[in-house]
Amino acid sequence: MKTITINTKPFNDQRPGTSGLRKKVKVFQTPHYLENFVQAIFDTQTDLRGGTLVLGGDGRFYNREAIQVILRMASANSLKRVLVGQGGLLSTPAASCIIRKYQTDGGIILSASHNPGGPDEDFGIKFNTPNGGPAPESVTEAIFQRTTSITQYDTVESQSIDIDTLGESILGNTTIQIVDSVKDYADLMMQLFDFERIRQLFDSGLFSMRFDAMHAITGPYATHILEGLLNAQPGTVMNGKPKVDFGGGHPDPNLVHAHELVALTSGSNAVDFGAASDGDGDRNMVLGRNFFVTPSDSLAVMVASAHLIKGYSDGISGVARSMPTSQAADRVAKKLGLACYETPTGWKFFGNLLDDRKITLCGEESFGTGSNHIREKDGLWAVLFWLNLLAIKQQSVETIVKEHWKTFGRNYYTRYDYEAIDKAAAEGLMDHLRNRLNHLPSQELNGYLVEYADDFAYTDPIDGSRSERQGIRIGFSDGSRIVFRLSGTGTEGATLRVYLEAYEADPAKQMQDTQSVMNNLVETALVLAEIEPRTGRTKPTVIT
Ligand code: VG1
Ligand code: CO
Repeated sequence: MKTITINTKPFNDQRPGTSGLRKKVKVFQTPHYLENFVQAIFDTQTDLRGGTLVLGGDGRFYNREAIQVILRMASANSLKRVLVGQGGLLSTPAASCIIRKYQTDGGIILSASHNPGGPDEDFGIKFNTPNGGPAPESVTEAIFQRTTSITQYDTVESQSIDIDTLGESILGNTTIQIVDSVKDYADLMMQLFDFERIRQLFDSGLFSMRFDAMHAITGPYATHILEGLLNAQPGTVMNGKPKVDFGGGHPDPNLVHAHELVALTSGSNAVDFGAASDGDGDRNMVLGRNFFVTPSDSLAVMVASAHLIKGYSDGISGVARSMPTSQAADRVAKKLGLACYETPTGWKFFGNLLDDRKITLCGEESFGTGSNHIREKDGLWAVLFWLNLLAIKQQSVETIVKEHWKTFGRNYYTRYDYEAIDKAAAEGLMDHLRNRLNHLPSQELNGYLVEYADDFAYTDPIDGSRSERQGIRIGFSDGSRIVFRLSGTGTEGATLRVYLEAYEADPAKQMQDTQSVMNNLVETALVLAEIEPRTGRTKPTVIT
C-alpha cells in the first residue's frame, strides 16, 4: 500500500487544554485540521512507529469519520497494530484500561467529554501515554510545538475500514484489531468489587437504583455490568443508547443537566440510589434518596471506607485532590495518617503520583473520582464503589454521608460557572485579582479574615516539573476558601469558575442548606472579583 504525503500548513490554535484539544466540530472538519494534530502526535511520540495504539471515542458526531482518518494515518506512519473499540467506541476509562492491560504504546481518545455533541457542537482529541493516563504537559507541549511547524502528513488510500466487526484486518503493514469495548473494563471491575455482595443487594428486592447514561458512552458498560452481571432490574439504566448528539442534551452529570435522574431520586417514590456519567464516561454523580453527594464528599467517604472494599482492602497509600476540590479528603487523610496531595486541575497531574504509588485514590470537585486501577477518572467505577459500600453498610447514602460529617466535619461546597463570557474580560478579571494578591493577607473582607492569597503553582514531586498560574486561592481564618480559575475545556469565549467552600465541625450545624450557608461567602467572591461590572453577568450559568 502506497503512502501518500499531503502538504499542509500549521494552524495556530492546537494547544491542548485541561484535557486534550477541544474545538467545534466545524473546526475539526476544516481540511487538514485533525490530520495535522494526529501527525504531530505520531511525529513526537516516536515509540508508536512499529508500536501499538489504542483508539476509540465517546461516539459523538464525527467520531466514526475521525477514526477512519486516524487509521489511515496510523498505517502510513508504520504503526504495527491499532486496537479499536467496536464501532469506534471506548469510554475514557475503558481506553485507559486497555492501554495498560495490553501494554500498548499509548492511545488516542476522541471526546469532548461533558460538552454537547452534534454538527454544531464540540469534538475533541487527546493522547494518552503508555501508563494509560492523559499526556503530561511536557508531552502535550511537544505535540503543540510540532503543530506550529508542520508542513506535511502521511496517509494511505483505502476504502472505509470496517470498525464494527470484532476481529483483525490488515491495512498496509498495520493490523487493525476491533476489540469488545466493554469486556476488559468489566473484567477489571470484577477484580475490584464484590459483585456477589452487590448482586445480593439487587436480588433482595429492597433496593432500587437508576443510572443515567445521558445517551453517552457509558450506556453499554452500565447495561452490561449493572443489569447483566449484577442483576439490577431491566430499565435501571436510562438513556442507555449512545447517540451522536447525546439526544440533544448536555452530557454533564450534575443537578442541572441530569434533572431527569434527579427527579427520580426525589419525593416519596424516590429510588434509593441514583447515578449518572458524562459524555466519555469518566465523570460520575452520586445521589441518594433526596440527597446529593458532592464529588468532594464522595472522595472523602471513599478514602474513609476504602479498607472495606475488596480491591483496596490492603490499605491505601495516600490521596490526592485537585486544588479547587474541597478539603474534605484532607481531613480524612489527616485522621488516618495518610499522605495528601493538592494538584492542579486535570487528571494528568495524578499520573506520576499514582505510578509512583504515592497515592491510591484521587478526585476532583468536577464529578471525577478514581484510583490506581487505571490512569483516568472513572465514572462507573465510582458508582460500583458506592454500590459495594451500600451493600456492606446496609445504610442509606444519606446516613453514610451524615455519619461521615459527624466524624470529620462537613465542608459545605458550591461552584459557580460563568460560561461563554468575553475572553478579554475574563482575563482582565483574573489579572485584577492577581494584582491584588499581595495586599489581601490579613485584610478583612465582608467579615472574613484573609489568611493567605496566592496563584496556585505546583511542582510535581516525582519529575520536578512546574505548573504555574493554576488558579487563585484565597483562604480565610475560619477554614473557608474561595478559588477563581478559567476553564481549559471550553470552546467558546472563556468560562470563569468560582469555587467556594466553608468548613463546619459542629454536627448541630451540619444539616443546613448549602446555598444559604454559602451566601455571604458568595457575595464576598462576587464583589472581590468584580464579576458583574467586568462580565456583565448578574447570575452564573450553572451552580453546582
Ligand atoms: C474541567 C474540570 C476538570 C476536569 C476537566 C476534564 O476542566 O474542571 O476538573 O479534569 O474538565 O474533565 P476545566 O479546565 O474546564 O475546569 V472531562 O470529564 O471534561 O475530560
Ligand atoms: Co469526561
